[in-house]
Order: sequence, then C-alpha cells, then structure tokens
Amino acid sequence: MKIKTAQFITSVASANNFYKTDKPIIAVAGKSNVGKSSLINMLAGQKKLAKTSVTPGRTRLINYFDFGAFVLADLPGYGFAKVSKEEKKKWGALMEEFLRTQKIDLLLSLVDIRHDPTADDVTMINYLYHYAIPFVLVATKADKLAKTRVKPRLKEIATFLRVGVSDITASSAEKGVGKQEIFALIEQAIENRTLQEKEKEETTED
Ligand SMILES: Nc1nc2c(ncn2[C@@H]2O[C@H](COP(=O)(O)OP(=O)(O)OP(=O)(O)O)[C@@H](O)[C@H]2O)c(=O)[nH]1
Ligand SMILES: [Mg+2]
Repeated sequence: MKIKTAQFITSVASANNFYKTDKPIIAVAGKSNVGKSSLINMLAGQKKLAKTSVTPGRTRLINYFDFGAFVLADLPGYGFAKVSKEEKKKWGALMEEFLRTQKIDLLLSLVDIRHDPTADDVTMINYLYHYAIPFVLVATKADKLAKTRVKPRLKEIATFLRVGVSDITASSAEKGVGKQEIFALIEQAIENRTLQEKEKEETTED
C-alpha cells in the first residue's frame, strides 16, 4: 500500500461531530505517551502531521486524517494519572460512543513493548471484544530494546492479552520499523470489509 499524501481532516471533542465517511476507518488507541501520534506520522511519512508531545495526555480530541484509501482516527490517550476524575469520565463516554457508533475496520491497539499491558489496556481490549471491533496489537518503541529481545517480548505481551502472535507486531517510529507490516494489516482489514459488503449484497439479492 502506497500513501501519496496524508492530510489532517478535523478534531472532534464530542460524539455529535464524529466524522462521517464511506472510506474505511482505522483507529489508533493506547495509553498516553505510548506513541500513537508518532506512529501516525511514521505511516504518513510526515514528521509533523499528528502533534507529538513529551508531556503525556496532550491529545484530548479525536483527530482524523485522510490517508487516501482510508481515514485514520488518532484517539485520545488513556491512563494518565494527572487527569481529573471529571475528565476521565468525559474521556470514557467519548470512547464508548466512538467504539459503539463509528464503524471501525481495524483498531491498532498500541502498547509499549518494554512494559506489560496495564489494567487500562485490558479494559480497552475488553471493550473491543464487546463491540466486536477487529483489532491488532502494535508494540511501540521497539528501538528501546535489544533486537534479540523484540520477538520474545511480542510473545509475552500476546500471551498476557490472550491474542495470537500473528495479531501483534513491533514498531519503532524512531527507526521506521513496522510500517510495511502495519500497512499489510490495514490492507487485509479493508479487503475483509469489501468481502463482507459483497456477501451482504449477494444475500439481499437472493
Ligand atoms: N524511542 C522512541 N520514542 C518514541 C517512539 N514513539 C514515540 N516516542 C516518543 O514518545 C513520546 C510520546 O509520543 P506521542 O506520539 O506523542 O505519544 P501519544 O501516544 O500520541 O501521546 P498522547 O497523545 O499524549 O496520548 C514522544 O516523546 C515521542 O518522541 C518510538 O518508536 N521510539
Ligand atoms: Mg498523541
């Protein structure tokens, strides 16, 4: 999959404004500071498309980007200790509405390769199962580990979250690692959607 140019579409803070599109939607979720915006920039091949930050919890909005063949949604990070209860509640309501109402073709669930997934990560994944949203895990910041540690860590994280090893991939926005693998997963998800739509059409024709 080749991306010509990716463009920012819009930022939204409430469910009334969720972006409507016929294009497939790919969402990127994960705790604050895990590297969501950096990953999006890596996929886009642009350094400053999505704002990255050394201070966690900066992205409080859902940011949509047009990647041509699909629309990518950068979701606000979770698990940031310094966020007020009120704000956590708001975040939860927004996320729940997003997962419930936006038709998501694939969600990239990001976890830091160096750490075991948190309780919040587990909650997120339970939501994904609940709403039957296809997802894969992306273990970020792989450049922070010795190369020989990457595969064993992927296996550990996959086991921890009870997914197969084919549903987790390592990435490094710093070193540009994982880009092709992630595009392949996105392509697969888009193909699945096309197949499902075809099947639907065929059954309604009969
Ligand atoms: N070494 C390394 N650092 C990374 C990588 N990806 C992100 N970072 C750093 O991690 C920090 C957070 O990255 P962001 O991409 O802003 O994280 P985010 O998940 O979008 O954070 P929020 O929007 O606050 O939820 C920044 O300092 C990045 O430079 C990576 O692959 N390797
Ligand atoms: Mg961000």
